[in-house]
Amino acid sequence: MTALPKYLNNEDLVALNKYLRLADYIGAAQLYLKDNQLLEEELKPEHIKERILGHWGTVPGLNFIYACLNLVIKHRKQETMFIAGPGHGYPSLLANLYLEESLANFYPDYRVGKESLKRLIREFSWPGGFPSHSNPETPGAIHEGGELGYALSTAFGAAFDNPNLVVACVVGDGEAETGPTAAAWHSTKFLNPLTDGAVLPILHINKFKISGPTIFGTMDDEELENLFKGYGYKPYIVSGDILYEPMLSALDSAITDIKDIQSQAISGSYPLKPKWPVILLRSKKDGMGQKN
Ligand SMILES: Cc1ncc(C[n+]2csc(CCOP(=O)(O)OP(=O)(O)O)c2C)c(N)n1
Repeated sequence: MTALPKYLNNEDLVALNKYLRLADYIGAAQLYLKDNQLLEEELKPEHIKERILGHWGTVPGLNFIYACLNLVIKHRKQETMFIAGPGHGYPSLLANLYLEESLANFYPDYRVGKESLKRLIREFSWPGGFPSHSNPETPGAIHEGGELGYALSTAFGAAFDNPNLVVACVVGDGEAETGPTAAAWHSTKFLNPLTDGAVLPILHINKFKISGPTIFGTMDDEELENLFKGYGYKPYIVSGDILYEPMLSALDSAITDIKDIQSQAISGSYPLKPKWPVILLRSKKDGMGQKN
């Protein structure tokens, strides 16, 4: 089993697991429930929204990445921006922004509490509530959901001339099939480790784009490694039934790699072609193998 970063322990994993169960619940509830949002009574058909306008499949993966990343950057005190290519996974982003109260900083009505949680769930993708996709009214968003393909180039745009920033960018394996994303992998070639920040791409290989298979989902580890090495990256493949330790460890190593490249540049030994890390995360589309 992969070792946890030394600043984390089993209690952190238990807390992470609880947090994910809650975030996943809030994500699913936004999609499906217009009433009885906290399951205070027996669930009945009239509690279910007539029409789902949103995507469940990407939600557990986004929650998982968001929560793991938060743990690592908090301990490492790393200034970080999170960009989600799957902006159609907005129930996940809203769940996390709600739970950490970033949402309440801008929308005081959404301070964590029973009534605000019911409202968040009921009004998702509903007139007057938050829309179905990530959008400009989302706290901290510089990238909208909707048209797939531009998350990675937006992430590099944020990192250029911003030397202290790491931009963690989730790219769906479906999104990765778009022309704009295929080209954007190469942006590291213009990244200066002395004057720019860094982008940490996290390719989320859940094997499907809506219901269709993805190209990256058909590739084995060796093919993925060779492809991303060819692009100039140092790939970390995260896979298995329980992904907590491998993901936390990959995120920690990736931040270390970024810091190493940048300190080499500061000390004058500028690597001609630094190998920036990329995380290739294999997951199941409907869940992340949480422990009970
Ligand atoms: C350019 C573009 N084409 C098609 C769509 C429709 N669409 C919305 S989500 C989605 C699947 C995305 O799959 P992936 O990037 O793998 O993300 P996942 O939901 O699987 O995490 C598609 C095709 C879109 N939003 N943008």
